[in-house]
Amino acid sequence: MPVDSARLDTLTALSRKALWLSSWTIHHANHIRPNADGLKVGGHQASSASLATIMSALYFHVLRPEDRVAVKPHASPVFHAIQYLFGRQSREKLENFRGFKGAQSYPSRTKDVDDVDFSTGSVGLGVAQTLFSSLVQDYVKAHGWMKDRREGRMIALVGDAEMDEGNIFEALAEGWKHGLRNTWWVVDYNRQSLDAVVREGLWEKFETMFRNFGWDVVIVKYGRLMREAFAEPGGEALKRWIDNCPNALYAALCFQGGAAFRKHLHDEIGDQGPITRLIDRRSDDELLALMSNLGGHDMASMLEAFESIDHDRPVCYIAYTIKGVGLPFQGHKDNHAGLMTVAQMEKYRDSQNIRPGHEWDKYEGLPQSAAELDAFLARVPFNQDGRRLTAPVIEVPAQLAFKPSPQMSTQQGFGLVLNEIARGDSDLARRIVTTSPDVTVSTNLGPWVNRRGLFASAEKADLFRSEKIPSTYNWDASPKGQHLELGIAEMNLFIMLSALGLSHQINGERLLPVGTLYDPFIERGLDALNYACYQDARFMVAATPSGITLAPEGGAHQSIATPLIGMAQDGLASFEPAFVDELAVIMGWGFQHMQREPGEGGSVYLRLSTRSIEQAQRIMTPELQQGITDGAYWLRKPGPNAEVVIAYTGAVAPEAIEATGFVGESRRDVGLLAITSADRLHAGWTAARKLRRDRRGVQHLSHVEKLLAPLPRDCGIVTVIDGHPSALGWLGGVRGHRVEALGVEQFGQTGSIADLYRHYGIDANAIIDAAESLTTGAPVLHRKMAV
Ligand SMILES: Cc1ncc(C[n+]2csc(CCOP(=O)(O)OP(=O)(O)O)c2C)c(N)n1
Ligand SMILES: [Mg+2]
Repeated sequence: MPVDSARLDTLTALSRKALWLSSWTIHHANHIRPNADGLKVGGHQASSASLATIMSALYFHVLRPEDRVAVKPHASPVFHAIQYLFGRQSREKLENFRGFKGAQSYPSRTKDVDDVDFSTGSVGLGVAQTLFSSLVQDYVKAHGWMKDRREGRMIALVGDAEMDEGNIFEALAEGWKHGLRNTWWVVDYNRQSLDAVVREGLWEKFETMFRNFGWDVVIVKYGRLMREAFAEPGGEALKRWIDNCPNALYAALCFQGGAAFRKHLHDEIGDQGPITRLIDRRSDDELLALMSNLGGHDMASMLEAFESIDHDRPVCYIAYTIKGVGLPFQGHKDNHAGLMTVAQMEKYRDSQNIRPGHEWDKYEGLPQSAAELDAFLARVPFNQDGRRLTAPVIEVPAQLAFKPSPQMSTQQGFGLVLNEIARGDSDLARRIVTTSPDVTVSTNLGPWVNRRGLFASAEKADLFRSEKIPSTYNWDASPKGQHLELGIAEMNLFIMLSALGLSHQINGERLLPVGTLYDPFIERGLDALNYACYQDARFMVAATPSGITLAPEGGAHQSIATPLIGMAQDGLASFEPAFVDELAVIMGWGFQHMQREPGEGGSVYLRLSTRSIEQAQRIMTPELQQGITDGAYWLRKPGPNAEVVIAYTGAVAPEAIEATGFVGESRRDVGLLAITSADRLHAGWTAARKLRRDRRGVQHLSHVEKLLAPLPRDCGIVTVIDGHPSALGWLGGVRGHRVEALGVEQFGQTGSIADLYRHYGIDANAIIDAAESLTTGAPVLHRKMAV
């Protein structure tokens, strides 16, 4: 739809207003309501200015309600300003920008009240999130769940230096493999990063790269003023000069102003008649306006660029901009955290015809009437209700089944539970979607994929199958498949899980994503995992093998820190079961937890093992089930005079059980505590203490406090985990018991499990030694002495 000049004027006026409001928000936080610590609030005025026109073009005109946007973190102030104009952000929150419960420094889905589609902050992640979100939309559509909803475009506003983040390139390759559509990345090509001016000619590299991956590339370099000047006599010489001007010099001249541009142009071009006249016809201010009229600051050029796209292939826009455009520090290489002085701000306010005291008035100083602007904003397609969708809860059976064997590993059990779900035709089976970065087979997702198939937008038979070559796995792909196979990049796994795990809000269709990877590589994708949790995406991640228990697999793959990551990661409930019946309970609980309301539910991390151990033969009672999901239960209840108890997590269960037997022969009332989730146990303890502090008189005890309450004061606790010992060492703090915390603090040796457990001190003998050190009495008979 061509834009008439009145509409163009209104859009331009609104973009000026958005820039003003973003600047005023930051100024207010620094000069009018300075923070109590006396620290400058910063606020990225320059970054915001860079995108003010582009974002106004998008939000006030181009976007449709079904579109979703990841806004470059440092454009948060201008984003909030646009939302304020829409009536979706309050003045109070803007006045409290970056303050407690105020508008957030970086747009946040969970912490901001305005219409944030994707949180951003850690650069690069929001960009990739749009790509995966588009693949998820394709998945939802292929499964017949789009109903009459229109496909949205997934749009990222990208800083040019943000493009340095490797995860963007990883995502780009993955998108290509999956036939990416409906994705726009708009690069704010201001040629400045935080520290410096970026390298020359980067745009050419971007252009080639994006085209290589099948993207359309639209370069928006010149604004309308420039294009008109290029048509004047001498215009071509001007264009040549602009094209050849190094980034740093262009930025410096933008900072210095019209007179500096004039001097440089004269010095470099000399007296050449038409070009000299073209320059001299303009005042300094007009010359600066011309030279800073890059495409990204010109409403008409941006609208034209956006509206020129008539296909659903991915598009990369490279929009030339000036960091801090229109503000006194425009183009200055140090402007990333630049703030305006009070005098500069007054001057800027006067230039916008804003009266003192009317800085927050939405339409102050604009040529259009308030009624006109109200009507305009009310009709903006994007500014409609119902952009954040919801989806009903998928029923999860009270008990997830699996085919038992006397000896099993938790990794095997994970495959068995999913296989059992896959055999049926429940809603749960239909809504689970699995994904893995090239470790589908080795993490035991194979049986699930065999039954539910690989996802692809077009049917593709597994060649080995069609050629009748025997293979354990059926890799037929179709639009009905339920497994998304990814390349090895773990960042992609977590961003994919993040996108899948927001489907209920983005697509109004709930998915229950399950991802798998090797436990140590959680650290490879950790920022993306953190990002996914911060957005409140809901997923289950099974990490296996783990710890040093993966033994002969290789020392390099051993993980030590992941139990602590599991405990410390907000929004992630972490479990490390020892037995498969526990795992089945946890997975059932997990699928429910993933669907609970914001603030109540979250994602789930299962730290699993390839170690096959003898399974507990028992009836799963509701009480046991509760203990497992709360984080612990007594595998052997301690007697009233317990001298020592052993508390273990995960794959070291056989060592703990064995040691308990030996210790029990010469120490009284020994107990064995099975800890399925140090995370839930600790969180419950913290919550109970807080409740008691907040509401004096409340007697609420947490699960771990109740478990440890019967232990005599001088009873010792030996904790053991194949991971960092501090994951369980805190148990002593609960009721003041002495603790010997066993675990792993170094890694890297290969060997058998027995070799490594002995070497790192988590075998039965080490447990027995620790128990002895906490007690008095005759030496305990050791296993090594017994054999
Ligand atoms: C992962 C990560 N590393 C570092 C930062 C700190 N940081 C914030 S902005 C920035 C540079 C941004 O430059 P660019 O993307 O070009 O944005 P501009 O401000 O120029 O628009 C850096 C390094 C961050 N936010 N995230
Ligand atoms: Mg930049």
